[in-house]
This record gives sequence, structure tokens and C-alpha cells, in this order.
Amino acid sequence: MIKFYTILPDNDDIGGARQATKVSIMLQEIGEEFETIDLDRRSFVRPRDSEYRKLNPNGRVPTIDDDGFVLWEAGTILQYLAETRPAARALLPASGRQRFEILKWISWDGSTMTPDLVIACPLKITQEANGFVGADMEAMLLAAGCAPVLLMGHDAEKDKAAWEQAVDMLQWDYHVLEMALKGKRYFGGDDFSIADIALGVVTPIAFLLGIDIKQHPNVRNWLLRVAERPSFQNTYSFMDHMAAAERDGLM
Ligand SMILES: N[C@@H](CCC(=O)N[C@@H](CS)C(=O)NCC(=O)O)C(=O)O
Repeated sequence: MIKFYTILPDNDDIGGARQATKVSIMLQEIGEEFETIDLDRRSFVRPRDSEYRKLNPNGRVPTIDDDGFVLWEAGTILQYLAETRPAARALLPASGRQRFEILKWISWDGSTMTPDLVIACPLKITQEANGFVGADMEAMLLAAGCAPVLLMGHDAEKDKAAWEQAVDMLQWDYHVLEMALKGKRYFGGDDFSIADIALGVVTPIAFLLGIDIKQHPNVRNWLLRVAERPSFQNTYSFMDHMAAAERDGLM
């Protein structure tokens, strides 16, 4: 049985590992049995001498162990499962242009959307009343690969300019998604694919930053479509971020 290493929200003060939910959603979509190994972020994931780093030297989740084959990087795990499990064939065609269209979105998420969110999250804190990046928050952001946090909180004008630039980048990312969904139900076309799993997990994170997607109706309708799937409904962070959108009138 696949072992799935993650950080669940229950005992984690920042709501668990969003990237890892891509894998648990995939495993549920294909009906694969798996064992969840819930790690403590501070004591098991981050320490450079931890046992876990022998599996994943990055000190990040997700990681899977499929009968001795250890794999990390959420997007690659999605592709691996799609190609090794017959039940997952519909989630990534074996050849043809649609396959590369889908893989393009997996790559774009890892190289563009997720990094833009990672930059914007700490900058948002600088814009909140009494917001400041305290020592614990700073350690968390540094572990998550966000070194620019060290430059924040010293100059209010520069923080504001950087936050506005980060929001502008994210708004453009939503515009890219909006155009891609024109006339389509899903990113690969008519059918749900691994691209929808990856982007379905990260897209709603922007709601935590108060980013409004009302001017992007295709993205909204796609998100609502994705939200009907039991695998997403079972995912606490996704449901929480969608509830924030509803509460704050962002969709
Ligand atoms: N590129 C990696 C990124 C994984 C990642 O950033 N995971 C975060 C959770 S969402 C993590 O493990 N953070 C560890 C920490 O905060 O110490 C992937 O896509 O799998």
C-alpha cells in the first residue's frame, strides 16, 4: 500500500500542507488505498538531521513510498500515479497534444502560480493592522523558501509597493487561467485531469489574501465545478479557502 507523508491540519497551527493535498485528492480520485503518515512540521519535517529528510532531503511534503519507490514533488507524483494506475488513465492521456497541455499546467503551477503565492503570503502580513512577521512566522516562511521575508517590515512604503506588485502578478495569473478556460470545462478540455487537481488546490489560496476573482467568471465556474467532487470536499484547506471566498464576497 502507498505510504503518503503529509502535514495534516489537525495539529498544525498553519492549517496543514496545501501542496500535499494534491496527492491525497489524486489518491481518492483513483480509489487507491493509502496509509497517511502525518508529520509534525517543526520536529519531523524541518530539522536537517531528521529521519524524514532521508526520504525527502528538501524537508517538505508530500512524499510517497510506493512499495519501496520513494518519490517527492507533488506534480510529479500526480503524473506518476496517472501513468502507473489503470484507474487513473483518464486523468492524463498517454500521448497527443492534450497530454502536453495538461503537463504544461502542472509545470506552470510549480514555476509561476505557487511561487507568486509564496511571495504574496508574507507581504500580506505587512499590510495588516499591527501586522508583523514575528520570529516563529519568520522561521516558517524561511523554511518554506521565502527568504525575501528578511527584507520585510522595515520600510512601510517599500512593503506596500511590493505587496501591490505581488497582487498585480497574481491578478495576471488569474487572467491567464481565465483565458485558458474560455469555452472549456477543465484545463485539459472536457474532462477533469491532474491539471485540475494541482490548480484546484493552489488557486483558492489567493482568497486568504483577499484577492477578488469576480472579474474572472470562467475561473469561478471551474472552481465551483471542482468543489462538487468528493475528493475536494474531503479536503479541509480547500473547503476552508472556498468558505473564505464566500464569506468575504471574493467570487
Ligand atoms: N515543490 C514542492 C513544494 C512542497 C512544499 O512547499 N510543501 C510545504 C507544505 S505546503 C512544506 O512541506 N513545508 C514545510 C515547512 O513549512 O517546514 C512540491 O510541490 O511538492
